[in-house]
Amino acid sequence: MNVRKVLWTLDELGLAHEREDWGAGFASTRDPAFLALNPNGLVPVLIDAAGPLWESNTICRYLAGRQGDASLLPLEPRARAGVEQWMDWQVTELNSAWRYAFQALSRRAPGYDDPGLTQDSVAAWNAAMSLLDARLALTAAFVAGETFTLADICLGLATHRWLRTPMARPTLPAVETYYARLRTRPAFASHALDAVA
Ligand SMILES: N[C@@H](CCC(=O)N[C@@H](CS)C(=O)NCC(=O)O)C(=O)O
Repeated sequence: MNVRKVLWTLDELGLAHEREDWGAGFASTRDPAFLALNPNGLVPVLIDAAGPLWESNTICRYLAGRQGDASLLPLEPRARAGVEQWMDWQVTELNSAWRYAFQALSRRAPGYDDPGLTQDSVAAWNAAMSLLDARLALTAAFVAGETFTLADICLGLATHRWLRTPMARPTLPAVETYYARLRTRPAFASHALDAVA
């Protein structure tokens, strides 16, 4: 999901790039050559003339800023904060909620086999998505308001994961309409719809 955020942002900005795959299924991110780029041993990493940059949301903000694209990330401080608020919410509150349930139910990762913890994580995930639903019911368009921004790249991919994970979900009409709206964007189709979650 974090790599896809960056690919989707590059696509929205019309930026050509070369992609090198590291991590699950490819060369290990614990390789010293990779750790020299990101000491956390995590993808994505962006490399441009200024050197390597890690943390997916930071990379997306940087790319929009570097291109001077004020539609994906407004320049006016309050409008910008409205986009960043939801991006930060995604990496902090929403990610913390789904982490255990996603590993247990979608990845079937070893060590994630506690039914109580799985149930708690599903409940927290559904509660967070209900909060997003209330926000989308208010804007009747995108997360930060009337127009598509970086916040929708982060939350569009998060919504895709929520819908694809095998678990009980409440019906959230505004989230469903939002997901259908995002699906009409070609860059979303290229970078999200083929992903399992
Ligand atoms: N906070 C980081 C998290 C990055 C992250 O968790 N990346 C995962 C893939 S989505 C990873 O590199 N896992 C180790 C691996 O694939 O080897 C970000 O948003 O960039």
